[in-house]
Amino acid sequence: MSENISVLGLGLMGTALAASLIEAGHHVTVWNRTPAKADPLVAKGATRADTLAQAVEASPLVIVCLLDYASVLETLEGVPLAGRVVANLTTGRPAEAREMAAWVGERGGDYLDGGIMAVPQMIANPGALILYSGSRPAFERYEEAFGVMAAARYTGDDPGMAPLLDLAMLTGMYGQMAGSLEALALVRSAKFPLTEFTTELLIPWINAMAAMLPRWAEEIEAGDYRTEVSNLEINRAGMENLVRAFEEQGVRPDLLLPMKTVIDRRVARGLAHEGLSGLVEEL
Ligand code: FVH
Repeated sequence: MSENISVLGLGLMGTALAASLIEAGHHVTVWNRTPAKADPLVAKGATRADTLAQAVEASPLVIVCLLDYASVLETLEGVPLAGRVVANLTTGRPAEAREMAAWVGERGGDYLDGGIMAVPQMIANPGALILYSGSRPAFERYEEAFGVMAAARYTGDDPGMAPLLDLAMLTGMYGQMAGSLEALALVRSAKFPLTEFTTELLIPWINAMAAMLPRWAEEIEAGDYRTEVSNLEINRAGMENLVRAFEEQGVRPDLLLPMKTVIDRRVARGLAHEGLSGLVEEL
């Protein structure tokens, strides 16, 4: 079904989102603070809105993808939103999303927040995911159109849920990057070929370790941290060994040390028999 959709914000991501919707045959109206960025999309079939009010009036679904929530508020201030679904795909914090939902609601609009788990080049391609939260009726009404941009997953009626999960996934990513960078620094210090290390050793190892996450999730939900795998005393000693090895190789273990601190704290509480999943209680 062809929909009327307005896209506000034509940076790298907004342009990719709008292009995917045009490509899928939707009637797309575009607006950007710097108007020239609309030109390539107009050439592809989008309608240019000369003013923000025109852009919002043109479509019942308004997708917003700007720098941050302050720029979204600044942009939408004073624009009539009654009867509109505002899908704000700008990256922000859960509290900001809840405030924005209330703000849009006070103006008669329906609100969805979104967390984009993709870079612009991935939009409309396999692997791209957008998390949504907020108004379920709004999500169900436009689920098909959302699915054009990326796999669309509704995560609940708390508008803060999509940004929270977005930030949680980024947290997992940064943790993995931190460990991998430390590993690469250590391996480089021994002049072992880094491509061989990553493709043949590290990636299979990380994938194997990631498989235990659902088990951790069960333990954390049950609050039961007994383990038959490796307890915190084993990990405490392992970390100490790791840090010494780094020092002997002349490499700083800066990205590992925060984890060592939390393990040491938990062990000092007399919980050395527990598994690693119990560290969430320290956080
Ligand atoms: N690019 C990415 O890989 C990430 C992937 C995950 C999600 N993010 C988030 O998407 C939002 C937009 O990111 P972007 O990549 O499109 O960013 P830019 O290319 O820098 O475009 C920024 C747009 O925001 C407009 N803008 C900035 N300040 C204001 C303002 N005060 N009033 C109105 N519009 C404003 C800017 O307009 P202009 O500079 O072209 O006039 C662009 O349209 C972001 O939340 C990412 O975290 C992308």
